Amino acid sequence: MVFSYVARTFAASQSRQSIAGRNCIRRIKRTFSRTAFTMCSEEEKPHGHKRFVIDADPGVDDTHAIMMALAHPNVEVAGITIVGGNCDIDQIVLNAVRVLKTCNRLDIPVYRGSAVSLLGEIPQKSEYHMLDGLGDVPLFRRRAMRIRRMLVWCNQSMPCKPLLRLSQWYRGDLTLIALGPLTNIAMAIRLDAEFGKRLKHCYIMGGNTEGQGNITTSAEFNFHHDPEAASIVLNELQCPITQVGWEVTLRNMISWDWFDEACKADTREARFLRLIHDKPEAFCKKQEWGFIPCDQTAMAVALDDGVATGWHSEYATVELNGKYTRGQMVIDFRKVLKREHNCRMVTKIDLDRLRSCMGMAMNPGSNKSGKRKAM
Ligand SMILES: [Ca+2]
Repeated sequence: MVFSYVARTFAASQSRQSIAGRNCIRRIKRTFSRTAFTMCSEEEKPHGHKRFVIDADPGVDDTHAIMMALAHPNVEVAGITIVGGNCDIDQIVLNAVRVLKTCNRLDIPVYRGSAVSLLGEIPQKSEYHMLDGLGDVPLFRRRAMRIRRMLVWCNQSMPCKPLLRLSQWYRGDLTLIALGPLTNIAMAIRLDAEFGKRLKHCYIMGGNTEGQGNITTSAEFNFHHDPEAASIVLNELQCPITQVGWEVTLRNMISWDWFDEACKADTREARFLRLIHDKPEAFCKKQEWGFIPCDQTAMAVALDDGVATGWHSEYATVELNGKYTRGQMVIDFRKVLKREHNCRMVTKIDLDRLRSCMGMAMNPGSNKSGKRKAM
């Protein structure tokens, strides 16, 4: 099964773009051998092993969150699906490949997902992430060409197909981490209503629980970009959902001094994170904002069960029509709607554990020596 997937990817890439055949075969062998390792070692999984698929719109905070997962010793990232959000889709697909290249993890497949929301809305660019979504750090020309050539590896089939396929391969053992608008996930549910039943858990960064917005007065960016998708996911995913909303990340702002210190580690990952945060840091300091770890908090909650120290479980949905409140999360605290609770909303965070998870991204070698030996 794995080989046929690799072969299909190879055939598709060959038809889309010419690339030196020898390099292609070398890359296939590497991809196949690593994937085969993963498939063969099912029974030897270490205690606490977690398998993630990350749906994201990288974004500097998505980037940091992805690097946290890659650095964690007990986490295997089965794939990254990309959704339009912080930037246009082609740019953020390139960003994802750039992150994997930095971490030397090009064995992880990147899938191009939906460019626009379910209603066809184009994402608004974020000032924080800058024009290219990664702090406008220019790529050296040769590296840019190499990364663009690697994009042939990014599957361009129907946006939600990779999510469905991964959920079938890893039935019951796949955790979905949603760090962008929920378009790809809603499409997967519409195509296959059983999709969520095959997932172990879904962690979402998005929405708000106290009515504070960051893109409008009342809505958080990911939910506001595609409220219909957010509504479908909350109401129909049929797996345990943990939500990390805008307000809890605001309450757990981190100082830029901590981030600057963590980035002094002598690793390629730390230098990359430092570079892509130069402009966002200047932008935040101008507004007198601290470091707001949005996607990082959701990822940390998924990585370490001890990060979330407070939560409440209620029925939650999304406002689709309000003049001022479209995209705002609606929570039935008083059980007026008499619906089963569908969402665990995180309200408190252990800041030390959050910082510890975030710091892993800058020091990946110190956390995963066991895994590297195994591979
Ligand atoms: Ca994001």
